[in-house]
Amino acid sequence: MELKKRIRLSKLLSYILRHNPRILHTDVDEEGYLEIDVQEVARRLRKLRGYEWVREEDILEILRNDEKGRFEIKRGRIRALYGHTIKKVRIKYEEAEINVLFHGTTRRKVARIQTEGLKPMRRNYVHLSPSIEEARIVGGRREGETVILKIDAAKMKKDGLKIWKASERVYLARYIPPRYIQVMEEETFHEAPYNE
Ligand code: HQG
Repeated sequence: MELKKRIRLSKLLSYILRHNPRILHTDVDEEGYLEIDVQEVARRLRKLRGYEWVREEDILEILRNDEKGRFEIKRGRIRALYGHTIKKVRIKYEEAEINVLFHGTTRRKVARIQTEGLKPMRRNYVHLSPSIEEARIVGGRREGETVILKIDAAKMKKDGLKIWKASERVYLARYIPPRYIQVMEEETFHEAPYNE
């Protein structure tokens, strides 16, 4: 599968699994798994304009090789591991064992985040990154200056607030109160490593 097709199909799968399984005339269960198997997913995708070429193998290749750990497959059924807006999805994540996390956002959102904390907005969770580099990519998806927020995960844990690990590159929380958030200035970036 050429790169362009691969990216397009990966984005569509993310969209279907996180937000809108109705596109394939099906639903996800509470663990986030699609109710139809991969073979049937391929069959239904081929009915969509521009996706007539999709084979079961293409979907499997994307699911298995995703560099960010976006997907999971179990007994022929697939799910997204994070990013959901579908409220009934409740995946059992392992609790994070990490002291510091980062969140990449844009400058114009910072003031509001500092007063009201980090909220999930439309998604089920706030998404966090284990490194500054990763957070920079997340923030860079949006137009405007990227700002990196440093989250005191160790203190949150001590205070009884939960953080979960969704994949090697994505951590989740229900909400981050302002007292655990520090706006990073460029000159402090070299003060890593943070997670030892
Ligand atoms: C902001 C992608 C104002 C928050 C990414 C963010 C990630 C606030 C936006 C994953 C706020 C929500 C998720 C507040 C939060 N006031 N703005 N109180 N609290 N925000 O897309 O973290 O590649 O839902 O800073 O890489 O950008 O698709 O979250 O800018 O891992 O797999 O509200 O999605 O992963 O935006 O991205 P999003 P996100 P994939």
